[in-house]
Parts: sequence; structure tokens; C-alpha cells
Amino acid sequence: MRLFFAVPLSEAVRETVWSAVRRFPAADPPWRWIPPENYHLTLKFIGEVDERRADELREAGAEAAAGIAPFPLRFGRFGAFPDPARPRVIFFGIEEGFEPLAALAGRLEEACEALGIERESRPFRAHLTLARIKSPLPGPVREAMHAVPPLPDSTRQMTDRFVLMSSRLDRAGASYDELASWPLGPV
Ligand code: 2AM
Repeated sequence: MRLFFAVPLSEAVRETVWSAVRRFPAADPPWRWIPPENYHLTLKFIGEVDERRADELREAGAEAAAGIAPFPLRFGRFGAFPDPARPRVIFFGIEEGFEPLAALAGRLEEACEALGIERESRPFRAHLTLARIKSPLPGPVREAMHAVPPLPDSTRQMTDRFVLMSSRLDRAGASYDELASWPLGPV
């Protein structure tokens, strides 16, 4: 099974983000928007593992959760990386809550490493993926990206849990199932 740890997003955040995405100021951008029911913040991507390892991963999740208190999360600017001219991921950034997210990701990274799961080589950069893109961006679409306003200040949630997700990929895209959930804190 293909697994990852993630922070799920509230219904209210998902709706606000989706309505911002639908107002994207260019017709037919060269990507397919991820549907709002699939929005999440990835903390640690694990990849393909044998089903029998799921129990170990549940323990790793519980261990990581114990050290982090619930925290506010606020979303901000529209962007693309790694290179805005040739992006692979279109996202909304995190305005507040980056540090506890990174701390939680770090704890999961360590707990997973103890299980022999490969460490992520890239530095953690929390983001909400809106689309993935394979081709270079046409100029007008790049312009349109600059015109996307930041999400309203009210786009926030109290983050008090995270989850282990399994993902299935098919022609219609990814579909996710929550396998386990952990409340955060107390520290
Ligand atoms: P992304 O949102 O930045 O693309 C499930 O696939 C989640 O795991 C995605 O949100 C994805 O992040 C993240 N992820 C991280 N590394 C990945 C990899 N090598 N392959 C697929 N997904 C990965």
C-alpha cells in the first residue's frame, strides 16, 4: 500500500480554498485542479510499503503526536515551485503554523527512520498542493498566477490531529483513505 502522514483540512478551509481556485484569473490553465475533498498537508511521504508494516507506522504516529500541542494554521499566498517558470506543484502557502508543522514532520521523519524508512532528502516545506503540472507554463498563465489574491485572513483552522493516509492512483487521479488518526499534545 502507498502511505503518507498528513494534516487533514477543515471543511471551511477546503471550501474557501476551492472558491479561490475557481476564480483563477485565466481560462483553461494547463493542469487539472485537485478536488477539495483531496486537500491535505503532507507531513511525511512514505511510499509503497507492505501492509504488515501498517501497525509499526501506527506506533510511529502515536510517538510523534505526543510531543506537539494543537496549533493554529493559517493559509496565505498562491505560488508554484520548485521554479515559478517551470513549476511542478501549484500551491497555497502557510502563513502561520509552519514551525509546529515542521516539528511534527521532523518527529515523523525520525520515527520512520527508526523503522528503516528512507529519510526525505529535500527540506520540509509545508504547502497545500492545488495542482501538479508537467509542462512549462504559457506566459499568460504565469501572469494570471501573479494576479491571484492571497486567501482571506480568516482561512484558518485549529490543528488538533493528523492522520495516516493510504492513496490509490488511477486514471481519474488519487483517492485517499484515512487509516489512523492521532490527537496532538499535550506536550
Ligand atoms: P505534494 O502535494 O507536494 O505533491 C500524496 O502523494 C502526498 O505525498 C502528496 O501530497 C505529495 O506531495 C506527497 N509526496 C511527497 N513526496 C512524494 C513522492 N515522491 N511521490 C508522491 N507523492 C509525494
